[in-house]
Amino acid sequence: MGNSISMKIIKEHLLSGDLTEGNEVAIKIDQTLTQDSTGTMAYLQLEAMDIDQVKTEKSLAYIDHNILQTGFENPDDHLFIKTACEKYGITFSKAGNGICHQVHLEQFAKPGKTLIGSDSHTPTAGALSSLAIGAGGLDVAVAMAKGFYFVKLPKIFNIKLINSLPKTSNAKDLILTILGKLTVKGATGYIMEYSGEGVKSLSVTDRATICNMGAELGATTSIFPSDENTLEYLKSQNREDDYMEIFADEDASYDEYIEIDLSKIVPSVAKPHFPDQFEKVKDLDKIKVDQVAIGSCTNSSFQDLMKVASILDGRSVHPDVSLVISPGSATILEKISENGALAKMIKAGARILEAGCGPCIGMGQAPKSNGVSLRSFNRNFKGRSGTLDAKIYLASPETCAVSAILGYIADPSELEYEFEFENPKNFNHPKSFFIEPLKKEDRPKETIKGPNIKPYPIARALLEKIEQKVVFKGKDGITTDDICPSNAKLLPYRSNIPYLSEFSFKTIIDDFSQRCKENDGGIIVAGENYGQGSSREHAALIPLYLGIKAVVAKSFARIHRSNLINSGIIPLVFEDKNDYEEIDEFDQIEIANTFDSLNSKNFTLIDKTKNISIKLIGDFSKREKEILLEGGYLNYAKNLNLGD
Ligand code: MIC
Ligand code: SF4
Repeated sequence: MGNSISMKIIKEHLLSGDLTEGNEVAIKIDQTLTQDSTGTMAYLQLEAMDIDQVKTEKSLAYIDHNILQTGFENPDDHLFIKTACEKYGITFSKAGNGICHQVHLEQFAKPGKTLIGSDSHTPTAGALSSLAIGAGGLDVAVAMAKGFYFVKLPKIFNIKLINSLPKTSNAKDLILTILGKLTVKGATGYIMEYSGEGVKSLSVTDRATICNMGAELGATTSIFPSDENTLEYLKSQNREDDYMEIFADEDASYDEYIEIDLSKIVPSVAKPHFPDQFEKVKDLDKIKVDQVAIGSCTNSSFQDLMKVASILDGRSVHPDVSLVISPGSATILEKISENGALAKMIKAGARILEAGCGPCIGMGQAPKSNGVSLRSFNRNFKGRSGTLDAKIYLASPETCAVSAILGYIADPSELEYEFEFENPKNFNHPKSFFIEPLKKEDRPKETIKGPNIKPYPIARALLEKIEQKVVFKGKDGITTDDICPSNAKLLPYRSNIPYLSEFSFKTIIDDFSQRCKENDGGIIVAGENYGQGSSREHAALIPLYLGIKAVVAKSFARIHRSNLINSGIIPLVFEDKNDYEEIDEFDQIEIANTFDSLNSKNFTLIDKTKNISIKLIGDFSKREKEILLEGGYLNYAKNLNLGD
């Protein structure tokens, strides 16, 4: 049997572990990225690892999320990250340079390399055949300090593409269709590997849209083969030398397989409040929109924005609609300003934001009460826009632009337009947004920390017996945006866990932190896919700070499960999912003999209020067990060395 692309890269980078599916392996990490809302924690943890300089080929710190500076907090965080970069030999990407994933795709991602990033959309680089994985900040800190990352060997899901997309469809419509079929947890434990002659019809930035939203499927990552489009893209980025041919062997083995006919993909949306709520635009009632937002790491490429400009050209945004456009990178902003596309957008009445995440993470542009916002973004979780009762629909940039003109969610075919533009032969990136590492002898010894930067909570070792109340019982699909809400008011506090903890679960209940304080911590019970969405380890650090000892759920999202373990909070699943119904909020719970149970995988939960016992499973790797027993990954990783 031959190898898939993913297995080829994993084999090249394997440091320890057997290549059997489900087994935990350590892989060498070539590149890392952080962004500013997860970066402060990652660099505080890197400092605690006591190293001189990073061990990777290339590590970057992007400033892209917290670029609205409403107080001293964000600029202070940025200065801390900048000084950490200077201290450890990391490239710093200043605010205004663009969204980490777009800039990384343009300037750094390379076929055949491994990348981990403290952002769940790091797999965007799979469009350039990198094995790119999103992880918690601590995992990224360890990768910077030690050069390795542990991952459960995923299964490989092959998606074979045939034919090509119709003119009015975008790669976004394809990934929304896949999400509709597989759901937000359908690819948990898988790498999505694309193949087939249809791949050739997709540009690298189309592929990036698809890999980006693989995160919404729960996938470990997504990856495309490298081919002539890859080479052409790298040439246009002045990086021809980074090209390497990489494709799956003809007889590669896969664990799952589907074939998709691109010619059948039609303009689609994800309805509120999850990215898998698929519907064809033509099957929607005429839904009036109040706001349209175009951009984010999913759909803010040069190509996407040129399509938007072609649609807006000579037209006006509907009087009841606010259209905001945020370009993915300074390079793209510069190119569309040079070629006149930006002027077309402005003339049509679009509001232009700087290159960054912006409204995608509620950093400005919160919709009106009960408003409808149509976005070319990747997540539409409740409250994420900054307005709790807003309804967010996700769609392609074409659907967004046409709808901004017509005032309701409309199929792009409702307006006539032609795409007449050429990709620049050379994107000639502005270099002034980067600060490259200093020579070793010139590096500062200290970082600078503003008053809002508080120490992160220290993980505790697992208790032999956990006796706590259920302080919160959540339904299926609890997101990290629920556990640690993010919006323009809260993002400035990403380095202040005590402050953030006051807002935990505010999208669902008002008094979570109060409940924890009154009960000296507690246990969380939840349904399927607990912790889906963002990689923010704050969603584990806040519960740690509030004294949460265990989370019992029907299933967990991959990154969040690791973040819980890294923070010393044990994640357990119901053996029989029906038992979820048996437990109520404020029941008194006991989970005894945890040390023995770690080995047998079988845990017993006694609900003392109901006088019943429930079987739980805790399936941990040897490393994860040691982390839980030692009280967190930081202690464990400090003294661990693999490879050279
Ligand atoms: C997101 O899209 O949810 C974020 C904001 O980029 C997060 C990171 C964060 O919470 O800071 C992610 O995707 O990991
Ligand atoms: Fe930024 Fe949104 Fe992408 Fe997250 S999903 S990295 S907030 S643009």
